[in-house]
Amino acid sequence: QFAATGVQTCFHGRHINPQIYAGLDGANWSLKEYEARGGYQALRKILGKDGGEGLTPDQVIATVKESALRGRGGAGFPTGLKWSFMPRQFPGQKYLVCNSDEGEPGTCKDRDILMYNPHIVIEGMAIAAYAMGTSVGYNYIHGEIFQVYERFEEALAEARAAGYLGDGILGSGFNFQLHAHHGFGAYICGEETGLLESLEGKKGQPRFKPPFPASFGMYGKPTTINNTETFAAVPWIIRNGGQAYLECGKPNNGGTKIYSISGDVERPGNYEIPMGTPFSTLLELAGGVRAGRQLKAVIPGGSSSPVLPASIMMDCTMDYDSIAKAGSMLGSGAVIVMDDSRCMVKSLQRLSYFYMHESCGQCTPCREGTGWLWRMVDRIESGHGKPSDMDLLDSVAGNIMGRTICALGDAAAMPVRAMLKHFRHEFEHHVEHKTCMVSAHV
Ligand code: L3W
Ligand code: SF4
Repeated sequence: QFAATGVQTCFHGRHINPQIYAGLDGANWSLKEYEARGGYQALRKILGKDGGEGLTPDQVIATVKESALRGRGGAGFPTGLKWSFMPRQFPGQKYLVCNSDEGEPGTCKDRDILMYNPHIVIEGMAIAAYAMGTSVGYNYIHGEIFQVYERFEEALAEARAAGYLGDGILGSGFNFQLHAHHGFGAYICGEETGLLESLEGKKGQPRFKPPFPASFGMYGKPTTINNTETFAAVPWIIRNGGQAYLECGKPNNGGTKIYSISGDVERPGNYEIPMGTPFSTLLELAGGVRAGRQLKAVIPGGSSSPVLPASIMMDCTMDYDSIAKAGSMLGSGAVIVMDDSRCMVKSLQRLSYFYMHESCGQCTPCREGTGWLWRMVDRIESGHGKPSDMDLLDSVAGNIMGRTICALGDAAAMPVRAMLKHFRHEFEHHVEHKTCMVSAHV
């Protein structure tokens, strides 16, 4: 998965600055340890089990809205707003789903949260279930990380035994049954409606939206889906207040975020930093560019986000608004760093192969277009490109965008257009000289 750009990624341990996700140090995942650092106090607080009056579901949603927490899975949609879409008075079953199908090339934060602090996700989901009046939840965990699934199951058993899950939680009238589900490893099952199809036991193919899961989700019932890291932020927000969380970050971009930084840096790993931190600070935390080389480009939010040249990236802060203004996406926070030895044609060849391979095939522009993109980039890379290929690439990418059922089509097309926009000269060099300009100079 990390080889999608051709950038070698090796995670030498974790480098987490514990602020909100405290406990991600590898040894403290158990319920006892989680409780010792204040775990499940937020759930006690909303249920009035801490000596206070408790919080109503509306108060919980208002607190999450105030925090400016935005979805950590890629889209950055405001979490409190999403929760408020759930029809509270719906007479039948409603569902809560955690999207732990982390498959975006470069992203590796959710598996660490689940492995090293699973109870924070369970508590976050229980609070969300209370706020939205949901009594059943699922955590859909990526199929290629079985040990994470096993760890989560262990944590679920502990939480059930301690009365944090099940019927009459902590002696209240609140019921919440939470189950873990082991996915099957397809990237497209991370798309929320593909995930729901897979959870229902069907082929993981995305559905048309709208209707959104909030009105037509699991088994056609109202469903809220949030990313693992989003749920993990909730207990801290409830304990400390929405305003306190907002102030950790910057307006409209509340709190802290975990960045999975990989590629040409000295210390790749997961780093939790406040929203709005300069990119240069994150790069420094990761030890700077490997072997003292020059920074060439950065993919700031996972492989689906458009690449940005170093000159633009060094002026960015790490938050949704700053990266969007620069022409890319914060996405899931997977920062792929490329130094001056990297060939952008080769990088795009690998990325294009990934999207072609992962297309579920149900819409023509994506099924055919991703293959077409890969074949063209592949022939340019191998020295068989034609001068007209760059315009054709741009045109094929443009014809995929906005014409597909889910975001995978756009995700395949956007990196192509960004590479051509910022590094067209490398593609032209490949066509003209049938070789790579970068390796020729390194
Ligand atoms: C009700 C409305 N709900 C929007 C909900 C919607 C969803 C959320 C965001 O793609 C991106 C994608 C990847 N009524 C609503 C509504 N919602 N309007 O809000 O929706 P949307 O459509 O903006 O995004 P999405 O389809 O969830 C996610 C990008 O993330 N990405 C992918 C990362 C992959 C991982 C991973 O592998 N774990 O994180 C990275 O950049 O390309 O653009 O819940 O239902 N009117
Ligand atoms: Fe499937 Fe691609 Fe269409 Fe998404 S855009 S539904 S992955 S064919």
